[in-house]
Amino acid sequence: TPRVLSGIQPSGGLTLGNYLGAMKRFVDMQEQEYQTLYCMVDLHAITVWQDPEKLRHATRELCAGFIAAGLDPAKSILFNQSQVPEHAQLGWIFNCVARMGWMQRMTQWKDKAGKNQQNASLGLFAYPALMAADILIYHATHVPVGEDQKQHLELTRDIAIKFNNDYGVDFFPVTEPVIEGAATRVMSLRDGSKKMSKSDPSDASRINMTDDADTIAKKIRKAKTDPEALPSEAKGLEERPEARNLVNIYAALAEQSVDQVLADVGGKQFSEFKPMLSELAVEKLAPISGEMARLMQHQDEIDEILAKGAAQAREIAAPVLKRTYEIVGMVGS
Ligand code: AQP
Repeated sequence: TPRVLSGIQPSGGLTLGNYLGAMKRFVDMQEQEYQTLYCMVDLHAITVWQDPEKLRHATRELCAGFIAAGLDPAKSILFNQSQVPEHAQLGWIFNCVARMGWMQRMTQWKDKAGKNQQNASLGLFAYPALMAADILIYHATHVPVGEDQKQHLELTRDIAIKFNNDYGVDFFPVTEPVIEGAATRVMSLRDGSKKMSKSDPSDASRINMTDDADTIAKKIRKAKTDPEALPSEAKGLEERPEARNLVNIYAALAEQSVDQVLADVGGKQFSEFKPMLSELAVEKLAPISGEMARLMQHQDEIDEILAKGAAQAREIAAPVLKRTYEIVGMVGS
C-alpha cells in the first residue's frame, strides 16, 4: 500500500492555515487506501529557540488537535519525531548527501534567517535534510502539505536521487507532494501577500484553532479587504489577494469550489460576507477546539498515544536505517 507521511511543528498553537492546508488533508488521506503516519516535528521546532515547557505543551496540544480534527490513532500512526531517533540518524546521512548550495536556495531559510544569517542556527539551515529524512525513513510515497512546502519536497526528491546515484542503488523512492484543496496557501488576515503563520508576531493576522467565537468574529471583522463588492467568478479575484484569501477560506471550510461560493455570494459587500464567514468558521472550528480542550485534560492518554505511535513508527524506520547504514558502509549494521 502507498504510504503517507506528513508533520506539523509544535512551534506554537495551530492556525487555520495548518488546519486547511495540512490537517484536514491528513484526515482525508487517512480515510483512503493509504497507510498514514503523522508526526509532531519537535526536532524541527527547535531550529528556532523554544521554551522547553511551552514545547512540551505545544506537542501535546498538537496531538490533541490531530485527534480532535479526526485523526484516529487506530487508523493513523501519530507520534513525535524525537521519540523515533531514526529521523535524526538518517538526517545526518542526508546532511552529508545534500549540498550547501541547495540549502541556500530555500526560500524558507531566506525568510526565517532574515538578514542576519550568521546568527541563525545550523539546524535551521539543515532543516530540509531532516525533513527529507522524516519522509524517506518510511519510504513514504505521498506527502500532503501546504504550498509553502513544495520547494522542500523537491529537495527531498533531489536528496533521494543523489543518494541512489552516489551509492549505485535504487533504494529511496521519489516522493509525490500532495498539494490540494481550495486553501493550500492561507494568507495573513492583515497582509494578503504573507502566509498565515503561527509565529507571526501579530495575533490578529491569524485564526488560532483555540480562538473562541468572539475572537474569530472580531479577527474576521477586522481582516484587511478592499472596498469592492465580491465578484461572481473566480477570475474577478485575481488582483485582489485579501478578497481571494477570505473566499478561499470560505470555500475550504464549506468544502465547495471557489466558483460555487461566488455563485452564492457574488455581488455582496464584505460587511455582509464577513459575518457569513465568521459563522462558518465558528461552526467548523468550535467542535475541534472543544475536543482539544477536553483531550488536554487527559495528558497521560496523549503521552500514551505518542509512545505507542513511536513504537509503531520505529518498526518501519529501524530496518530502513539499518539498510541505509549498510549501503553507506557502516560496520556493525
Ligand atoms: N498559511 C498556510 N496555508 C496553508 N498551509 C499551511 N501550512 C502552514 N501554514 C499554512 C502547512 O501546515 C503544515 C505544517 O507547517 P509547519 O508547522 O511545519 O510549519 P510552517 O509551514 O512554517 O507553518 P507556520 O504556521 O508558518 O509555522 P512557523 O510560524 O513556526 O514557521 C505544512 O504542511 C504547511 O505547508
